[in-house]
Amino acid sequence: MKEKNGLKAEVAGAGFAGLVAATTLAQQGWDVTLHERGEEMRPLGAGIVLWNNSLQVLKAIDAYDTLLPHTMVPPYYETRIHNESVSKEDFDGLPWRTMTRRALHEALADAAIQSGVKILVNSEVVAADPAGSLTLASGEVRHADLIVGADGVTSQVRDSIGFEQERTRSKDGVTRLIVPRCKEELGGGDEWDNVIDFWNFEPRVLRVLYVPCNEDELYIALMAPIEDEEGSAIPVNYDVWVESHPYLAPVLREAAKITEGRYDGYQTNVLKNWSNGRVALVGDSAHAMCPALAQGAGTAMTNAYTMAMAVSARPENLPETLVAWEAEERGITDRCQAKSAWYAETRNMSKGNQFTPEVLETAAYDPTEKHVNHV
Ligand code: FAD
Ligand code: 5PR
Repeated sequence: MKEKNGLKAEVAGAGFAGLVAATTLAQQGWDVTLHERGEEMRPLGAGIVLWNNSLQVLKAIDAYDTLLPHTMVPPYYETRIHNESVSKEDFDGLPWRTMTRRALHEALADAAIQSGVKILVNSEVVAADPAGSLTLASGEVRHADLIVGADGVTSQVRDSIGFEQERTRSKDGVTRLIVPRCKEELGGGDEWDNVIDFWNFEPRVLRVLYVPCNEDELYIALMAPIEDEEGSAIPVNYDVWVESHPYLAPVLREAAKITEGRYDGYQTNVLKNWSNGRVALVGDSAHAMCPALAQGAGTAMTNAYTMAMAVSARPENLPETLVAWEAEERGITDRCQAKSAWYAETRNMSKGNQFTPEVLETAAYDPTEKHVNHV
């Protein structure tokens, strides 16, 4: 923790991006208030895969050690077509981990509290001003040196200012659920510790991404085209899914019991700029992406961290610092977003062996390297 630097930040949204931005700023000496519109800080369920880029951020902000016991490293990322294995990838030792979103959110919320971030729940942000202010639903206007829009894909901070953006929706979407591991019922065996990406194209496109998160919990993402009403139905239509993936019957039976699930279409948002004056956008508000490379949250946390480190190192002319930060960090996110959209469009992840060094560029990135002198 650095000494107070006399600077003030207001952060909108306590998702992964907002928690990382707020925690990093507070640790660098800022006076930080984090606004969450929900009644409490609680993530929507389901699991997540994190790679080196975000794992390094977690280490840098002291959230890694609390999270570690709630995560696992599956032996392989296996891909199957019609239950035939087409590849088993281990990324040559590149760090990656699976976990529930709940575990990640709790570790980040702990780090924010430990770092002295003031967290206000039931605090909805309705607008922001590039001159350095945030307006709450209550009518209160709060001024600060830095305003962070980490309020997700429907960002009010972004839309109240009118950032220029292009939005593309994909033809597929997923229902993401946490169910019991069911390892024994599935047949036991080490293969059930792998991430397994089960792609079926006949008689219809129904894919199950199987992601063990720890000893007890399994994350499954059930992908179906938006136009497939049965495949995208909530609760999960057991008969339709088990017909396609009979070897996953125990897991699908558990999935069908969950009534509060959600089916989300994929979308890609590309903004012309990530900042305007004293307002910086991080996470889905700036670059919502298709999930194919599992980097939505990873890039959100990475960019939240690099933004917070950049403004801490060069706070004097903050709007210019934000422009320089974007110029430096943006390319890698743009390329990841474009590749994720391409994989969603072509469904080419099904071919296996897709995690080439080029595709893993974002995953391998260490955003903390250039900042070691400041920490
Ligand atoms: P968000 O996670 O959307 O967080 C935004 C936060 O801001 C929320 O807490 C919200 O309540 C709050 N907020 C919104 N508007 C306001 C406002 N006006 N005022 C105050 N607060 C506000 N990726 C994976 O890799 N694996 C997954 O399993 C996975 N599951 C997902 C499930 C769902 C339902 C969704 C929507 C996305 C999922 N993603 C997943 C994608 C990934 O989680 C996102 O890319 C990542 O969460 C983006 O983080 P964020 O902090 O930018 O936005
Ligand atoms: N990877 C992950 C994921 O959750 C999804 C995809 C890939 C971790 C689906 O949400 O390609 O759709 C994908």
